[in-house]
Amino acid sequence: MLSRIDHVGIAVASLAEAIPHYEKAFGLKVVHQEDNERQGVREAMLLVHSGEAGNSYVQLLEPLREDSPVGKFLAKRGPGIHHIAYGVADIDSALAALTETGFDLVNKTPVHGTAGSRIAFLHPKGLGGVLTELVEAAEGH
Ligand code: CMX
Ligand code: CO
Repeated sequence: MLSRIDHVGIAVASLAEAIPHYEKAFGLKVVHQEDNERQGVREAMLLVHSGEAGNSYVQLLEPLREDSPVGKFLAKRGPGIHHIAYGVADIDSALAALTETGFDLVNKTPVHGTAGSRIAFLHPKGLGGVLTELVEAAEGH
């Protein structure tokens, strides 16, 4: 079902402060930035690897509002790893299979993700405390 690690999502207080750390430490480059109002985040994608199965990124996440998943996470736990995202070729069939196995889905149907991708979250309670995202990337991403 899973084709790659698509990204690791990291909660930060400020993208302007976090991005230079990743650029300096690892030579990573921001290849995409966007605000996702529904998710309540301003995000920056830094490309780590391009492979046959698709791309892998670090996703830096700054909250747009305090009352958003990343805003609440920062207030409770402070900055750090927020979620892991796996790439899938077909998110509809992945979600259908997970529903059949009785998985606790945050999104029963895909929602809009980074750069036109289709995404869905699985609740951390069902996965040992790890918030998990599935990503069906848009063409060329
Ligand atoms: N990782 C692990 N556990 C988490 C978590 C995270 N990122 N976020 C919240 N939790 C845990 C909390 O610690 C808490 O646990 P306890 O009950 O043991 O204290 C529990 O989940 C509930 O936490 P909460 O702060 O009350 O948060 P909510 O129940 O309102 O929401 C969740 C939790 C997972 C449903 C919500 O964060 C969500 O819908 N996440 C998916 C969307 C998202 O994260 N969007 C931002 C990223 C967008 C992107 O990647 O594109
Ligand atoms: Co993500």
